This record gives sequence, C-alpha cells and structure tokens, in this order.
Amino acid sequence: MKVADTLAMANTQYYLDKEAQYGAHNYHPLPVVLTKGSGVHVWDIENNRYYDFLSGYSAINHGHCHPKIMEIFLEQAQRLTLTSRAFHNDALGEYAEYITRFFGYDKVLPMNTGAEAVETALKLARRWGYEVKGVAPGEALIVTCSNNFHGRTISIISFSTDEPSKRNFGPYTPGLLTIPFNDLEALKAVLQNKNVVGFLVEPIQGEAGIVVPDEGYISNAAQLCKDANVLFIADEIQTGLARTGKMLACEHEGVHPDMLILGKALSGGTMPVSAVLTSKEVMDTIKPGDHGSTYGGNPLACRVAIAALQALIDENMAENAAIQGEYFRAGLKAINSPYVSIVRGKGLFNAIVIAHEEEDAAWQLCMIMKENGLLAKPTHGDRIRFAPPLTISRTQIEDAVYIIEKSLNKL
Ligand code: IF1
Repeated sequence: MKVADTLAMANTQYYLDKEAQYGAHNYHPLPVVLTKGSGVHVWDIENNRYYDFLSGYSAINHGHCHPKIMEIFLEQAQRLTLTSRAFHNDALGEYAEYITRFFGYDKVLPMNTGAEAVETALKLARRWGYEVKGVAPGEALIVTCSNNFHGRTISIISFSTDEPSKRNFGPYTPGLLTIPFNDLEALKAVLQNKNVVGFLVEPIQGEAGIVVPDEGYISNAAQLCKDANVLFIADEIQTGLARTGKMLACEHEGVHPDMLILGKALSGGTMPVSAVLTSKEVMDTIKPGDHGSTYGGNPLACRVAIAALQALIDENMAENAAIQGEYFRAGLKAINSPYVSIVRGKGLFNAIVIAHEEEDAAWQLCMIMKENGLLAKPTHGDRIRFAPPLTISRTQIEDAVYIIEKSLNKL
C-alpha cells in the first residue's frame, strides 16, 4: 500500500478507534469517516467523494446543507433557539398554521424525534379512545403490523417483531397488538374488538426492506378503520415529505390519515423535528400539562421546518422523486444481475434483494460500492436500501446505476 494510502487508512482508523473505545457499540457502520456534505454528495476525511444513497435514513431528502434551509437555520440560530413552552415565541404559531394548512389538519403537536412523535400518537389514540370513543379505562388496544419499525422506546419495541430490537428489554407495554402487514382480512378480524382505538402503519415498510403493500391496501385499511371508529394513524416519518413521489405515501391511494406522524426530513436534515397532526376532536383531549417536551416546538425547529416544507414545493421534489425513481428502478432492472433477485420501491424509496451464496454478500457489495463512490447500507442481511436526496438529477442517477453495475460485476 502506498504511503499516502497508509496514512489515509491511519487517519480513518484514528476515528474508528475513538468511537470503538468510547462510544456504545449500538451500530455497525460502514468503515468510512465523513466530514462534509453538499447536495447529493458527501466527502470523507481523505477527500473521497461519494453519492449518499442513504440520506440519513430519509432525513436528508433536501440534500446535504441545502442553501435556503441553511440560511434560515443560521439566521434563527443566532436570534433565538429555545424559549420552552413556558412562554410564547414568534415562530410557533406561524409554524402551526403553516404545517396544518400544508397537510390539511386542524391541529399539530410539535415534538423532536420520530419515536417521540409515535409515542405522542399512541397517547393521543388512547386518550381519544377513553374520552371520545368510550373504551373502558385501561382497555384500549392499538394495532400495528409485523416487521414494523416505529422507533426504539420501550413501548414502541413492545410491538416490534424484530428480536434484536426487543430482546431483554422487557417487560413490555400492554395493549399493543401486531397483525400481518398487507393483510386486510387480519385487520378486519382484529377490528371486531371494540377496544381497538388506533391502527398504526407505515404506508411502505422501510426497515423491513422497502416493502410496498398491494394496490388498495392502504385505502381499504383506512376504510375498515373508519367503519370501526378506529383512528387510522400513518407513520410517514420515512415515507413522507416527497420521498415516494407524492408529498405523502398515503396520497398514492387518496388516503387522508386521521393522524399523521412526520419527522426526519421535516427539518431538512439539520436537527430532530417531528410532529403529530390530527383533528380538533382528537387533539383537544390533551389539556395543558398533559404532554410536552423541552425542545418541542422550539423557534429554530419551527423556522427550519417551514423552510424545509417550502423547499419541497418550490423545487418540485415529489415530482423529481417520482421521475428519477422510475428511471433508477428501470436502470437497476436493466443491469439484469444474477445477484439481484428483487428491485422494489416507489419514488426514490427503493431497495434490492441480494441472492448470493455468500451470507454477507449485501455487505460486501456495499463495501465495493463505497470503493466506487456510492454509500448505501444493507438492512436485515440481504436487502440494500437506495434512498438518495430527492434533488438528484437524471445524470447523477445514470452515474449511480453505472457504479452499482460495476460493483455487482466485482461481487
Ligand atoms: C435507528 C430506518 C430504522 C422510522 C419510522 C419512526 C422512526 C423511524 C418509519 C423513529 C426511524 C431510523 C432510526 C434509525 C435507523 C432508521 C431506520 F427504518 F429508517 F431504516 F431503524 F429502521 N418511524 N428510523 O423509520 O424515528 O426516533 O429515529 O427519529 O434507530 O437505527 P427516530
């Protein structure tokens, strides 16, 4: 290895060792140390440039360091970052009006991480269940789907079906049921129980490996919930904000969820900003002091979220995701690799399933793609998610498909 390469590896190793020694080992990242991001690209400390095909798990839909979002972020950051909700500020009211009108809801409850927003939705569904639907105290049930991913808190992993996410984290929160995804009969059956207050679902399952349900599943599920007086709760933390080629994945089926959960790209990839949007009937079951968070609705989050939502519209990111996503899937299929058994997704929310005798073939392919200038990560062993920023161009898609083909040929 050349001296420069040796030094470079030493540099990278320096950072990997620090994390290994002092950080929890709760992830197994690709061995790359990033230091800069702009648009669809990131650079490592050795100044190698990569296409970012993970986009912070769809938190960076706008591309890294989006200029307009950065401008608003820096301006507000130097003016007022946090007041707490003990006092009012001049950003929250305008943000609440903007986002509720943007998505067509009466009310918004601002939180920070996606898991906090999901927990908020669970609490709202239970509170509504007892105080409006009339479920007996302590009897409320919430249904979600197997292979779900809604976050990492104890209540949320209580209805996870992924063993590593829940092993030895018990005892688990009661009143949370799982049924098979994409199975209307199972939903119809569980909705016979009058204690069910909510059905929480990802319109496309992300962590499960971009699992797209049958046409009509979401619209029929929403109708079944309506008929059973059960809240249809869409977790669009990963599928929302133009990722699947529509502003919300539910829009592909004309569904307006009773409760909408947003996060990730809501802040343009700058900081944790999440939100739960719903009707007055549901939201007004929360009285002052019933729920909140230190940073929820802080002025910096409010201003940056307005900028992020406005940029989605101004730059037609949903339309671009639809067009480039179609083109990307066609390009992947045209490679016709014997190692790619499935290509699936919607908009720029895609994945391939690797079929290879080597157990860690997906990881190996990600390592080869890294050498060729594209970053992606396997999920659940044999699936690789491809989710670039929604600002990606046709030429950059072509370049990425070329890199993926070249890498598959080296597998
Ligand atoms: C990790 C993936 C995992 C989410 C949906 C809620 C949350 C997420 C649909 C919680 C978060 C992140 C979490 C991160 C990796 C990533 C992820 F699906 F995106 F790939 F884990 F499954 N609902 N997803 O996707 O939001 O609290 O993280 O802000 O935990 O490893 P959060």
